[in-house]
Amino acid sequence: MIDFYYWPTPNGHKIAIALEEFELDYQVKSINILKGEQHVPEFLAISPNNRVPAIVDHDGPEGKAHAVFESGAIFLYLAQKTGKFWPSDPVQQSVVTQWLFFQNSSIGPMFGQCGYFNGYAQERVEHGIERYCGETRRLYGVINERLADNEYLAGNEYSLADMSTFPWMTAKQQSLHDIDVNQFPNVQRWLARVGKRPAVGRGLAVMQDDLKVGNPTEESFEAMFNQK
Ligand SMILES: N[C@@H](CCC(=O)N[C@@H](CS)C(=O)NCC(=O)O)C(=O)O
Repeated sequence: MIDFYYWPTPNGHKIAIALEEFELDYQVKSINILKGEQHVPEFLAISPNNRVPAIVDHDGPEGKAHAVFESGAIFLYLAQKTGKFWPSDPVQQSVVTQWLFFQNSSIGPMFGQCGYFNGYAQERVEHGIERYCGETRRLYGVINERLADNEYLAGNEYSLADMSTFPWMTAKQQSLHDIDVNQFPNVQRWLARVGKRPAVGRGLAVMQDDLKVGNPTEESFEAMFNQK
């Protein structure tokens, strides 16, 4: 059994989708980041950077419990544990990890900051919006180019990279990031293809009703954006 420390945000959704795709048994442990639950010592012992998602695999290596934080590390752990979505060919493995790391190092941070300046910042900061939402549009362009000749990010097979990237590009995220997806037809086709997967639908539905988009309260703003 896997304990899945989660809140329904794009980073959380990635691992909800992965657990569904891998068909692993898991139980959701809600970490309400709007109420500051990511800062409690019990959770920090599992995820020292106070971020969801994280997992504890009670059937880890040598039968011992094993905790993993950082979504990219969770993807690799689950793929290596199950052998699913983990190509045996080293070249293909390398292509999957490149696009997975691209999500973690570019898409997540840039889209996240664009969302902050567009949707949450308490004052309008033009330079922040230009910088991060400009980067977001540029990254849409990179993905659109990649998908011109490839059905999926790592080639013609659905992979960890698609599971990781999809939740950042849903209609809700496009609107937060001010993206007109009609300008990125290859992305549109890919979104439709990935969105049809039953496991993706199930992953996005986990605790869907708790998803809060919009202006956080004073309390949640302190918990998430004013950390010292
Ligand atoms: N690099 C991390 C990012 C995780 C992350 O930023 N999680 C957000 C939710 S989408 C979070 O837990 N925020 C809580 C906070 O900022 O205190 C990953 O990929 O797992």
